[in-house]
Amino acid sequence: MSTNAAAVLDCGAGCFLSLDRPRIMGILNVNPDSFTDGGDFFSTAAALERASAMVSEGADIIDVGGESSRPGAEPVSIADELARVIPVIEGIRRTFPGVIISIDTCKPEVMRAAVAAGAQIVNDITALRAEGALETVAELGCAVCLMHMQGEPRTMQHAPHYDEVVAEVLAFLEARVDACVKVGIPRQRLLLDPGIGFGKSLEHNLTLLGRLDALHAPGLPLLLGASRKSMIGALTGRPADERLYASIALATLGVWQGAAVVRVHDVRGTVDALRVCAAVNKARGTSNT
Ligand code: YH5
Repeated sequence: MSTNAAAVLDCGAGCFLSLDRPRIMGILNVNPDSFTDGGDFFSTAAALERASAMVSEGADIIDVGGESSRPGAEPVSIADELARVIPVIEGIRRTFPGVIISIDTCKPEVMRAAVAAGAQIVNDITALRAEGALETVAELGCAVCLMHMQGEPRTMQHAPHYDEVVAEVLAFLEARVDACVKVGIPRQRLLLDPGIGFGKSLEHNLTLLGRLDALHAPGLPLLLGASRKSMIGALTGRPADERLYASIALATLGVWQGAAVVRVHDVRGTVDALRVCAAVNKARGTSNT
């Protein structure tokens, strides 16, 4: 576990997330596939119950997402996305004042409303490439996760191609960091993410997961999201709801290579894995024998 990442993430409004230990981002999908029809009372209550469980299990960040970014997914309107995510963010903020909330969106209007409702991190799988997104985050003063994706969700898995996947992902992320700095988003507010499964073959994902050290070059904290993803299905032959153990293995391998935040569905098991991982790493760093 290398430690060249920034020690804190500036989330704006005087909120700082210390990255002296690996942090867990729990995934909270609020879309019709997850909790009946998004936006009604039942789905909001069910989402809040799920958030509550993740917080009690040790999640540091709750990642609220109302647009499905799975391969092949159809786009969601601004109104539908707002109706799904805003009541959930308000509810989490009210119930758990100390938890960090991220909003998984690429739409500036949703970023704005989510931060007003209490979110502190924008988690954008398009790395603020939508019209007005860079300026919106600069103005909001929140943190942002910049993720690499080749292509767009609907078609990204058709024929992903790279000459040098690690170098190309790194170059993309560095360019997005430059774009952020240029509009006034300081580096202390940035997280970088290689985007496992986003326009990548199994081999591309494996190459990136084995070379996370290379992605430390910009000197910014890394976020890794591999939980339950198709690459695990390809490697284990298991359906999405049976990918817990392999997901924990990948979170551990990520943290061992210096990832600052892991984005996961299963918080409890990941907390335990990262606890032992951090203890061994600490012993390694302090041993004088
Ligand atoms: C990510 O990596 N991923 S949404 C397909 C699956 C399972 C899970 C069953 N948002 C990331 O979680 N944000 C998503 O197959 C993300 N990094 C960041 N920063 C996709 C997802 C998933 C897709």
